[in-house]
Amino acid sequence: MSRKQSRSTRITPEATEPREVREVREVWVREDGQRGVGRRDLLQLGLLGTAAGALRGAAPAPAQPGSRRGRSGAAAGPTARPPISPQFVVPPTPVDAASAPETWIEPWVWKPSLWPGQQLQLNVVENEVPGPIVGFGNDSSVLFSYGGITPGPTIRMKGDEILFVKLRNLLGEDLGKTPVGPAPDLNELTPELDAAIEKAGGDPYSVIPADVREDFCLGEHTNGQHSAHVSNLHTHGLHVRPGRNPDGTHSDNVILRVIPQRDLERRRRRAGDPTCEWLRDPEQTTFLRDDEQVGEANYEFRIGNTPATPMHPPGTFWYHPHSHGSTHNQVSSGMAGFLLVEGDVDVAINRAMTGDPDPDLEQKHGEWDYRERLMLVQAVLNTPKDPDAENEELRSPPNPAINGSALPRVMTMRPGAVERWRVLNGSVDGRGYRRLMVLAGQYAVDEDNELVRWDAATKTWQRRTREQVEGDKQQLWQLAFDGITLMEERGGEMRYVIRDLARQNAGAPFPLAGPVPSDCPAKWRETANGRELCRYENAYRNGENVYDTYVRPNEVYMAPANRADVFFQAPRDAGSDGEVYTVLAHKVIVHADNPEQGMQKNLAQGVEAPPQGPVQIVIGWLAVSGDPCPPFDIESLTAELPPVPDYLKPVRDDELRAASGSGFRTRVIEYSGWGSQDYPLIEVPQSFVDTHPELENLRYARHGGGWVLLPAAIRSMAIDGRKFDPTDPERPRMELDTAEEWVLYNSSTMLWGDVDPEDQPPTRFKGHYRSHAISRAEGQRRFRRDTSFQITSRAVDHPFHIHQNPFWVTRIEVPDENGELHNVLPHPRWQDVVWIPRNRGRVVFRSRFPDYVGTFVEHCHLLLHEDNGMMQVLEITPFADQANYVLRPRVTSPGMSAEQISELYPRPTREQAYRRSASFVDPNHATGQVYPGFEVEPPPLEDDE
Ligand SMILES: [Cu+2]
Repeated sequence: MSRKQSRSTRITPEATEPREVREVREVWVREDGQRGVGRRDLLQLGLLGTAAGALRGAAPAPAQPGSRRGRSGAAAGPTARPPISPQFVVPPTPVDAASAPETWIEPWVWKPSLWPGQQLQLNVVENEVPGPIVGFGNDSSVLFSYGGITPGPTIRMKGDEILFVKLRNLLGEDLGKTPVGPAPDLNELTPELDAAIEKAGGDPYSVIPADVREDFCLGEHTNGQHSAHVSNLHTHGLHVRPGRNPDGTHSDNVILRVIPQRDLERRRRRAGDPTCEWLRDPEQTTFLRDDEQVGEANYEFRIGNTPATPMHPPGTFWYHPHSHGSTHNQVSSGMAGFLLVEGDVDVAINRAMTGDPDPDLEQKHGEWDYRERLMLVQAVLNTPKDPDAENEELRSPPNPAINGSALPRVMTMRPGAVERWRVLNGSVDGRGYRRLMVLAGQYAVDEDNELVRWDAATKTWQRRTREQVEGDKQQLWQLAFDGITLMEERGGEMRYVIRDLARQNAGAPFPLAGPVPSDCPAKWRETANGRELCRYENAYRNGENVYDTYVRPNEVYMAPANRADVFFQAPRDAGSDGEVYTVLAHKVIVHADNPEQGMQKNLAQGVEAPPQGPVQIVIGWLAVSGDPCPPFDIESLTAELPPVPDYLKPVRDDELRAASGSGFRTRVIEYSGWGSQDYPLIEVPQSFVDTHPELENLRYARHGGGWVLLPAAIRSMAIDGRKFDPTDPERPRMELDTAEEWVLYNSSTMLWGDVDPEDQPPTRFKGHYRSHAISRAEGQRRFRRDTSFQITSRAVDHPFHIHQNPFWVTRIEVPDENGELHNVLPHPRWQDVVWIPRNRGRVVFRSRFPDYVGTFVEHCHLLLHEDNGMMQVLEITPFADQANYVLRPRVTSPGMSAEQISELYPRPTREQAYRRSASFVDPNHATGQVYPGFEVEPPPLEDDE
């Protein structure tokens, strides 16, 4: 145990692991390229401290005595094939369509209209022994939740109601410690530093001179994961006042920190503590910062009744905590619930389907057994942490969860029955992208994360290929995205529409499923991994392939935090025995560069199977049987839908024109940065070392006769090069009651380099490589010639989310292998979360800023990124002279090419993206920093011709 930490020190669990476990983790993560392994998994695998080298070179985990895979009898070794017959962690039960009972569950419902003036009580608790739908099937869970249940209660309110909430924080004191200001990532130190720490008794901060403070006293909007017990409440997607209401109650106030009572007590007891320095500030007259409140807070969400929105638009929204530093930990451990605003769209649909404008939507009604179902889908791969819990880890759901249930449940439908599903992608980490679809047959996920289907004839589960899955897809109709009803121009005016997703890119080939491309090297064709890599490369070959990869019929592509409202009609041809269908949240392997890197490593090492990728989630099984309902044409509901209110009509060019008439209001926002593992090797210039000796071991460390830059503890993710500060003076400021066109760029970009140990510079340390900002095509060409030239830094698609106002998205542009941009958004639509494609991908949208002045935020909805500072404060100001939009002579139009848009909104070059991702400013006034403090340049790549 080289890094034994006291239980009260907040350091990532990785840092407290024995060295050999860290090595296993690193090897696993890097070589698999996809699937992180938690300490808990290692315990389950029986690897803790015993089998450090066992995973080396293996893509699927090798057999270990006592491990799940060991019991299943799979072969071990670096080139192990997946087992022929599927094995399951929990064997699924075949569903008999004719007799299966309904087992679907949903959270209880709170309607403000039934409790006039009453507060919904949301108590934040930590459970030792959760109840039946709490534990995600994990019988010893420790979870944060609202009142012991996850998801929290479903709120159904009308568009002009007030939602009263009392939030109580019943958690114990914050025991953690957090480095503020400059500090290195403790998992990414040089061997020399590791040795020094071990020699010093294992306390890293006795060697690293970081400013470490105790969480109970932070009182700061510090960037990084900290203060797991501080909470608050965010209404995601609501057009509602940010901050406080005029009477002092809270509205959508994410700057508020509701601290536990015990934190306040500790501040009183330890007022003289040097780590609690701010208490001694003469201007500090209480034990609380201005943004803090103790134990509880009263919220009043008053929607509608504004000039722009007399009635709030109806839709599927949600609520979750948003306290900077603990957002990931709390949301991913199950603190989330649906917040549904019901309005004219729902009345029209309910009346058409049931004859009743306001039926109980948890029951079946009318000729088509019409009902709604809510599906909160969550799979957590970054374990939530709580310094108060054993191992500092919350027992998060190890399995995917659907409405809190670890196992898929059964929904019963009659043939021809029609249902509306409100689906929330509650996965909030980097592997949380999903493709929502319904498949014929009963599908399950085996232990290798492969899809299998029940074959009634042989009574066995059979593997399904990607082609077979495409062929099993059932027709879906989409009503809304991110809560807002889809719309398009018809007969000269905007009309709400219900879209038949069977027509979405119908008949297009699927590059990831088709035949192996003809240029696939013969040697690669020999293994599943090699064939998969060829298909993956082919997906980015040109604009057509990119489009056909991302836009598929009968599915909805969902980033973390996106919602989709879809209709499903059970097929009317189910025989007397009935038929089973599966609602699936299919994994997405094109959301990050991890899969490609994993396949490259497997290929280089002769591993046959491709990496497993993000988990597949079976949402539920549909048992369809009984007397058929009458025929029904779902698209005919379009005629029933009400008119589109002005607030939701697309933003016109003339709304963007500045009052002076001198141009259009525009803005560019740039996301950038890498995870600490993906940080490239950057050699530190001697001049910086000479002038900043105080930063040794904080920013840079001695290694191999040179100096290397240490990846920062808070990762390098940033927006416009800056990390979050609620008072950031450079915040975007929009003028009240205007509109702007925004362009988002994602400068998180892949890097390539030589990973051959022989060829490394003397300063090379651990997994950090001298890395080059080159195109995917150039990198792939070099990899084909020499497999030690690989992706060394992986980028990810960041899901951009803005509070308070939705935006009208006109383009989502994905770069092909040469970096050329291609739009993959078939129809413009309103969203409140949009993924910005990595590698300098681009999004174009327009947004209005009516009704509310004040500050609010936009941020990455990979909540670890947000906690690490990938969040930006924004302001809507009533004063025209304070707005800081950029005037441009022109704005985008539907016919423009990607190149024309780049002329209007210059796109970062690869070199600029490298520099941006390698650096950030943390503008917090107390603990700010400029990282790294010198200009970084991508190293030149030697010409190999
Ligand atoms: Cu992100």
